[in-house]
Amino acid sequence: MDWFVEYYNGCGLTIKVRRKIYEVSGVQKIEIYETESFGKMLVIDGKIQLTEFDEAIYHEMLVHVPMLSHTHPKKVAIIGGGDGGALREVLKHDVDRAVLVDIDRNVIDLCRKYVGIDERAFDDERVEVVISDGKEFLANCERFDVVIVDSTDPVGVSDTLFDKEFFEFAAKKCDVFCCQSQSPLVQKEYFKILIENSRVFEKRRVYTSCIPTYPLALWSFIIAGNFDFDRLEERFERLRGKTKHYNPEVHRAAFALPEWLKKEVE
Ligand code: SPD
Repeated sequence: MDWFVEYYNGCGLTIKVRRKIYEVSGVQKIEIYETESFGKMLVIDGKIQLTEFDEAIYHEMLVHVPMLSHTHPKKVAIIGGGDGGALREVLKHDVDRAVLVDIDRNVIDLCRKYVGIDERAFDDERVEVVISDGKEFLANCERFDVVIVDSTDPVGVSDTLFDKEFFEFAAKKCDVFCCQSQSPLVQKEYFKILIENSRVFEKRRVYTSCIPTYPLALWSFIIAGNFDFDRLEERFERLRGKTKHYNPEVHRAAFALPEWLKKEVE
């Protein structure tokens, strides 16, 4: 038995692991573990990306908030998200097409083989997988109803998904945009970059959720573009019974920000 530790800004999260299932170093260093209490765990470049224990909270909040804030999302792009968790959630909606764009084929292949949270989403005929840098893809793609960014931290290959040009492309290529925006508590520098660069959208809002295995648990997201929360209950009917965490009350509550965070956002 061993311990995996993710360190950040003078603290760390320690998780007991039973065994390392797989490790490879390619575009990114990918590690997959079987943990003592949190099920399987995906680690990329030393940072926990998901555990089976709490991934549904993250993926449902990342996906259903933008999807239910759009009148009728039919064409969706996911940038990153090679583990397939966000894709699994997108396919719960009545979409015609879901394009998943990840720069690292290993993430997709290894997660399908050893983690399985996609629940066979990659076999769905509505899905297209593109292996590419997300910014390059957005620069040249057709327009989508919803674009969702499920990235790793902005060090290494995800860097380009946080810059201003990326947000400028995104603003032209979708009605509703949503990205994960890191920990506003212990990753303030990353959070500020995203807050600043997302200003290219006329309308944007921050929401939060508690993801226990991410740094200090409080996690943030940015939704931007032409979104509304007017008919959440009605739109939720198509999802009812299919979520573990998300519902319209949780959706609205996620936008209640404490004073310190409101100041950071303004
Ligand atoms: N530091 C962790 C950041 C994780 C955000 N992305 C997770 C990807 C899971 N699909």
